[in-house]
Amino acid sequence: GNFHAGDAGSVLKRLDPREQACFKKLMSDSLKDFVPEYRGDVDKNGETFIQLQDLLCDFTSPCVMDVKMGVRTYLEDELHKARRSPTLRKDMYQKMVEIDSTAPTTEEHEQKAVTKPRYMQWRDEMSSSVELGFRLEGIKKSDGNSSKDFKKIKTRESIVDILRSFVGGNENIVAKYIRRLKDIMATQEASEFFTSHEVIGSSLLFVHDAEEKVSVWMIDFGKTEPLPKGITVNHRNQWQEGNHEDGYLFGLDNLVSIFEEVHTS
Ligand code: 4IP
Ligand code: ADP
Ligand code: MN
Repeated sequence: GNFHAGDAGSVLKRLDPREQACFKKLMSDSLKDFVPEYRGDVDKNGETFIQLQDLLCDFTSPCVMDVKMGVRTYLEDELHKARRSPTLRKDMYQKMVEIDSTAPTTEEHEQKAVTKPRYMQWRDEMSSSVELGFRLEGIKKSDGNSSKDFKKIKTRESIVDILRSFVGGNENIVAKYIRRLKDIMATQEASEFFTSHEVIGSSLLFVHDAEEKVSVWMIDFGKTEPLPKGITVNHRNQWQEGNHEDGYLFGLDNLVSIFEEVHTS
């Protein structure tokens, strides 16, 4: 995988130049307190890793949830590349038929392959990404039980149920999550980094434990890119190819409102 143990209190993630550039900028941005601390690079068996603060190390048997933000999970650039030279992905066709054997077109069935943007768009549509601007990727409970079986979770109601179970019905934890999400949102709205980047495929990592220690961080900047010159986004407008909108804050608005529903229902 991409991760290895690092120094005490740190994890190593395989270096991706785009992600490394983001962490370097984030260390002097107002979002610094909402991302893992970047602790430089480490070479190991001929490969380079970035060393990041281990976000779990201050928790006791934490519950962890990864929520992927945004209305799409592929860069505009990936669309352009796929149009210029489409490469066919048999692995993505396989993943597609495992979820819905009727999803591929006749041609795709014959090829037993799909292009990457086709797969990614279909995944975004199948899950809540397109409609709500975020999707549940994975949950690990404190007992070690984990699930990534959320690929078809799409409606508010089903997400409310899953979130309620994630927090074990604890209202204090829900309130702390809402507080933290609002802090993140206010900081993002004013952040130099956030307002100047297309943020694709990035997650919010939710962590709490039985002592009611609660936090949320932004992670995964492998597909976060500086906006082209002259382009600005507000992360809430609808995406149209060329405008680089990612729907991140549209999704965060929805996520806060769904957590508020968990709190009151
Ligand atoms: C995965 O699809 C995720 O979208 C990955 O993003 C993506 O990696 C994979 O593309 C794609 O196959 P499933 O979640 O449906 O399995 P992430 O790692 O952020 O979850 P990229 O490289 O686009 O980030 P490939 O091309 O790596 O297979
Ligand atoms: P990838 O780019 O391989 O998808 P991510 O950055 O999304 O990797 O991380 C994958 C998972 O690893 C997250 O869902 C989270 O559970 C865990 N993780 C990532 N960063 C950290 C961190 N700094 N500390 C602890 N756990 C982390
Ligand atoms: Mn990821």
